Amino acid sequence: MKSEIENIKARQVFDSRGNPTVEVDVFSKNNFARASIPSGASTGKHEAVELRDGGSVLMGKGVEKVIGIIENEIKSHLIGLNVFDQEKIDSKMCEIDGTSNKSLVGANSILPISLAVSRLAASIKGLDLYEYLSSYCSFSSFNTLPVPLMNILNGGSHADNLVDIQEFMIAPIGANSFKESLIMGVEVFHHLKSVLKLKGLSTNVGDEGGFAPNLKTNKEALDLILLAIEKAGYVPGDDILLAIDAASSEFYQDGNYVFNSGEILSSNDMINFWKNWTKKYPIFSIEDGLHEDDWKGWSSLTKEIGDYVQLVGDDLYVTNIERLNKGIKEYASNSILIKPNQIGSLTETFNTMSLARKNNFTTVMSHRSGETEDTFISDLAVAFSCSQIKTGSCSRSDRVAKYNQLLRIEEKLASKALFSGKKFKYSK
Ligand code: 2PG
Ligand code: MG
Repeated sequence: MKSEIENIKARQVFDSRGNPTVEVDVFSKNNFARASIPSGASTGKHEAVELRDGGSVLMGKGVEKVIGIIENEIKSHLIGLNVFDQEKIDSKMCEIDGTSNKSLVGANSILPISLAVSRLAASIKGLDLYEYLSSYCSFSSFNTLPVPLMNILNGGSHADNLVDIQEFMIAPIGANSFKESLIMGVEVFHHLKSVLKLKGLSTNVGDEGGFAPNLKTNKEALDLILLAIEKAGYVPGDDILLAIDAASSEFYQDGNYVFNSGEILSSNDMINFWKNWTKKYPIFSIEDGLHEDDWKGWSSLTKEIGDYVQLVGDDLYVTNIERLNKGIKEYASNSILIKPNQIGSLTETFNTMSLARKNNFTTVMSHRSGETEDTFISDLAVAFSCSQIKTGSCSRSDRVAKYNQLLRIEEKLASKALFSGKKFKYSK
């Protein structure tokens, strides 16, 4: 099948934090498709470069330069290419950039085009996006819905509180379907609100739609969530598990992990910290429990608890196949977080997911803390049978839109849909 790119139009739009981001429309003869991209706050230092305008307008965060790059430096090279040739289009854009981290044209100029092209291809073929994307996945059929990791309590750089740990997530694994698991998560979210209110704590939400109360300790967050799970009528550790994203590079200083309480932990202390938490609480998954370059620490942590805890590399791998390769060789973790904007093109994201799966790593699809209404990652998660997706809490449309899209996909798959929740369990 052939259908040529006839035009590309880029514009500056705004994300969920009010920061500028890039939206692109790609046109073929009778069709067009649109994509917009997210942006992180706790960005890993090895991520592909996101170009910003600098200067005083929009606090320097404008993306008008990127719009200019797309219009003047990229577009003419892509006109006439076949929208079904995703790999060729993506490598052409990487070639135009020519750097190892997309610092010349910016990952934020390449990714929105890459995403919009695949969406256009799907619509020309008359396929749902997840169905079309699954043709790039060699290892699975596209009928598995991911377990939602719902970030119901926000801290770190996503909230204005003193909680060091960035994300406290619930994973409703006891459900029989995605729909059921989302309902369970939403119920716990509402019960958590009541629990917080009763204790006189704030029920304002952070960047990802989870509550962001000012707590005295990190542990308090876990206790409040366990209480909310019980109040909702579920059994922690059985129906619902806990998952953490520590985003620990954010509180790493000169070789140590420095907590808001003043406590200073070495890499070894931090490993013991996680060992303790996973013994005491039904935590089945820890993301970025250690700093993005603490490879030695990651390997020790995986050796110690990797048999029974999912250890997810986010800033560690930045969806980059070379860093993942190193992680596989060094047995640095057993899971990878997948964020297309960390690497900057769809083809590279496919390749990283494929390598992860080949090596029995679990793949966790992820949003960014600054999101748009685009639900691309929901389709991508199903197409590549990611066992989990984290896309925030169950408030704020930029978060819920992704969960809602998964509801639609599950409905469409009907009796073919599989839900993998029961595969996960808590053991210590
Ligand atoms: C993370 C993400 C998303 P950010 O650390 O996993 O939750 O946050 O987009 O700010 O990097
Ligand atoms: Mg993270």
